[in-house]
Amino acid sequence: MRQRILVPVGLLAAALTLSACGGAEPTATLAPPTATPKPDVQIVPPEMVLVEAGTFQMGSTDGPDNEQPVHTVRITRSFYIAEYAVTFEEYDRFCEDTNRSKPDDTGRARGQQPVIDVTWYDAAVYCNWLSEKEGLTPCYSGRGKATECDFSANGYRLPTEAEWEYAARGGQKSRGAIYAGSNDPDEVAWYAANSENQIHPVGQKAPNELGLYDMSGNLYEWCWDWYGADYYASSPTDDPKGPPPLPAMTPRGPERVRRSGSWREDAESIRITFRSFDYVSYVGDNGFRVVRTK
Ligand SMILES: [Ca+2]
Repeated sequence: MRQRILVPVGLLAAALTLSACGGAEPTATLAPPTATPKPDVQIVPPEMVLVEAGTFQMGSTDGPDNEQPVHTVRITRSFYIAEYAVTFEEYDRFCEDTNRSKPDDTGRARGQQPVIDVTWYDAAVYCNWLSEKEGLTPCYSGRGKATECDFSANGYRLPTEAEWEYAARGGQKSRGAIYAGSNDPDEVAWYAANSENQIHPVGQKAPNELGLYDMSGNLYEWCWDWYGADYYASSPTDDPKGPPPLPAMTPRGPERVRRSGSWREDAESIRITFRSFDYVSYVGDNGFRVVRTK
């Protein structure tokens, strides 16, 4: 299965040329040529913001049991997180560069729409590809359930569930809102009550305290962690990374965490603290945003 193979894509990428894009990308959005041009597709580095290390109270007493107990989490290393979820424009470039088939947009649109219908493995491979494109050290190795993440590497990766919630809360700039940036979901989120049953281009609602868009609603976002409904009861304080893979709750499990809720969900499910999961090869309302350890 292509989704399960995590291999360096640099050699494959180098075999492709810019013309593999079909010339559809405006040159103004492409990275400038390097001193030693490579014959491969150029990328536009994602816009990212710094999330300063710090401590917060993770979870909520106002939600389902899996959000409890509220517990202290310390993020010991500052990290960068993308302002926007990965878009179709970005993901299609990856597909063109690596000869992967592009995910179906089911007639919506591509461009600045957030990419969805990608598996957890797709997201991990994308992160490694983007790292290699920028000359960074890829974080992911191994394959399948044995996929490992080197959190000390300087490359792109998925956020941990704790990093995601900390960033959604606004990090050290948090004003303590229910949704990412506001107590009014309509200000910051596309969800069932206002989406007209459609996903929307990234960045159209107000950002949160850190300048992050769509952290509540629009699309679910894959996180690194295996899902554990009771994990908060045993979570370490420092940099929790989730439990080991647990017995599957679905025939296709085990499951990884996804966060944020989507355009289909009610206000309850787009709260910052709301937890959700899917089996790793699931394609659906799940996209992702990238982070990098500082
Ligand atoms: Ca989202």
